[in-house]
Amino acid sequence: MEKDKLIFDIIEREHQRQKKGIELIASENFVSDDVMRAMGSCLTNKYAEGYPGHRYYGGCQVVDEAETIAIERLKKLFGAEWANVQPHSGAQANMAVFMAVLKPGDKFMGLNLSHGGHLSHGSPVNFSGLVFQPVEYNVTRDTNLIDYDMMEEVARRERPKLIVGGASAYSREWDYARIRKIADEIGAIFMFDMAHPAGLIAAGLLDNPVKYAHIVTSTTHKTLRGPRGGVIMMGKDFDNPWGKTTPKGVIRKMSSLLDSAVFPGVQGGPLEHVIAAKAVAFGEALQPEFRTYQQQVKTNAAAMAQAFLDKGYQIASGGTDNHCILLDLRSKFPELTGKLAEKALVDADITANKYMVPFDSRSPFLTSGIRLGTPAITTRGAKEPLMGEIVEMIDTVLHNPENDAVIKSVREKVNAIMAGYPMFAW
Ligand code: DSN
Repeated sequence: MEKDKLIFDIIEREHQRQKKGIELIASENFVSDDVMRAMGSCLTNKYAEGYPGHRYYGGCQVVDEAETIAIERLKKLFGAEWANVQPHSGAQANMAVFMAVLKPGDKFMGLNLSHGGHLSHGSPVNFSGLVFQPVEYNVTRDTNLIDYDMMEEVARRERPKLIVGGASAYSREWDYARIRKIADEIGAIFMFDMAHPAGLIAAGLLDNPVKYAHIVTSTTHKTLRGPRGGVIMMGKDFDNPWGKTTPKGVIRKMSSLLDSAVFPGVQGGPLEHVIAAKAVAFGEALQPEFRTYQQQVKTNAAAMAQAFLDKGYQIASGGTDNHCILLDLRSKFPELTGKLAEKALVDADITANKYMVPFDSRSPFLTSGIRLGTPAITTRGAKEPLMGEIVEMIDTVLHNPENDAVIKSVREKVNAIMAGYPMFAW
């Protein structure tokens, strides 16, 4: 029996919240029992500053094995030549890359945060915008697709040393070859942050940026379904993805810069319990069932997007190629903010988050959009028919965001449905 009743009661309440509700936050997922067990293991007790075989502490011979397995499984999963599994988060993986390839004040280019980009790709309140000099590219107003012409034009004019691809709310495939061509033309490094679609990429359902980018970063807890954390990888050909063989020395030099940037650059002791859990998750992702799961994530997102379109909703970019849908509320509910929509949905035990849509006139605290994703609900076992039911319930809530009786009846329906979709063994 746990001694700290206060905290363990909170954990149990959160467990119940997760079990009862429909989880649609695009960046969340439910890990397997084995991943959970590895995270809650005695490996949390071990200090292991350094890397396998080269640590600053004794007694690391056992955790060295787990970290080496995590690295090898990750490389196999994405066809990478080199990997670092120590970043505590995606933002810290990105910070380490910035540290390795830029000097303070250097210019880099990333996707505009309000067009689906990420804080660590140049926001003025983040290290990336505080220490370095960001320039940005957008999505286009008419298609909401990445504006590669703008990217090229800004790259030629501003000559950033680093081009960052990747997003937190972008539902379409990326043109990696075009970004690499732009980077090669101006002699920039191309880094791609695949945190959101990493699981779909691992399953071969989307193109793999490791083939094109100099450096790829990711989180491990979104579509990839591992513990909360980050990773960095490099592909086989650092110089040129179209055939020129990179001398091994070039990869070795950059990998040693990246290793040093993670530790001691931005982190101290690695979280060896989380690294073991990453190894477990990568092992799961190498199994054939993982591809079936990811295919269902994608199929569910497409079914959900179509059901919204059939009801006259507007979706940024008109649909989805991945796990993510960005609902633009402006045409159907001009007065409804993302903030109120999020609150009403949460009250109905449907969890999603408010999000800025491209060219939004509202602030990030209000927004005109709602971001939805299917990784977590698919882990619970949901298939296409449930997507239609979920869209019906969301539509009911969005038409009645302040009607407590309607919200209560949707919540009861949500709870009854989710009782049929088990989550953890414990
Ligand atoms: N905060 C994450 C997301 O929700 O997409 C990105 O780091």
